[in-house]
Amino acid sequence: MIRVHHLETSRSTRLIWTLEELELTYELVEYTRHPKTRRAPLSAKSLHPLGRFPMLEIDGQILAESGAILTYLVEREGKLGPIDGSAVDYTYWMHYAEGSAMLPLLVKLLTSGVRGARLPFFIKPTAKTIANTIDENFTDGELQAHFGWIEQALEGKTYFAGEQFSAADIQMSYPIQASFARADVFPARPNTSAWLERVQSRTAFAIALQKGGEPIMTATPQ
Ligand SMILES: N[C@@H](CCC(=O)N[C@@H](CS)C(=O)NCC(=O)O)C(=O)O
Repeated sequence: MIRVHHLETSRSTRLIWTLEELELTYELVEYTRHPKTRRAPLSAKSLHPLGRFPMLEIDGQILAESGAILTYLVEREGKLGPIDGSAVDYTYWMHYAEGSAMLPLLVKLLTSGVRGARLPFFIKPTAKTIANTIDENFTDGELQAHFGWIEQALEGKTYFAGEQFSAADIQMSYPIQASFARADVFPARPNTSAWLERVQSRTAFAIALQKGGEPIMTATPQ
């Protein structure tokens, strides 16, 4: 039995997408975010000590961490993995998505949250200066570097691991979707836009959206 523990507007839409691509039957258990903090419910910690989503419940065991979950499913089903000669790219992008690309996006979410936070009026200018300084000295440059690199890597390529759609595309979708939600930071990215359109036109993605909702939260936490 496969059960997906799914948090609204989160990475777990990516797991629903994968299961739809693999044509597997599963049960969806939905969780909502706290309306103010946007954090996951504490009850999720009864499933796994970190209470982070997605979580895959399979044969009585809980597996967390998207990259681990997708790798497990790809190996179990023998589908969506690398084809001949693409293992290097496939492995790189499977790990790069969460290992590197997500960090500057998360920092940007936090600094934007600080700028928009309801704070005592005398603290607000200082908080804003700190958030701006972090973005100027780190976040904005890192965002340009990472998403510029992704744009360059997609030049002349159909998918991240070559000519065949793979789990690496699903894994990379979340940071890329999140980067487009903050599009003001970037110049035009034609290769990335074309890739996103290509993968989002898949039937399994449409079903995942229908079942799990939009993966990206646009409003910043208050
Ligand atoms: N690297 C982890 C990240 C897991 C994670 O942070 N998930 C977010 C959802 S996008 C979450 O559960 N957030 C709940 C919270 O922060 O309370 C993965 O890829 O699974």
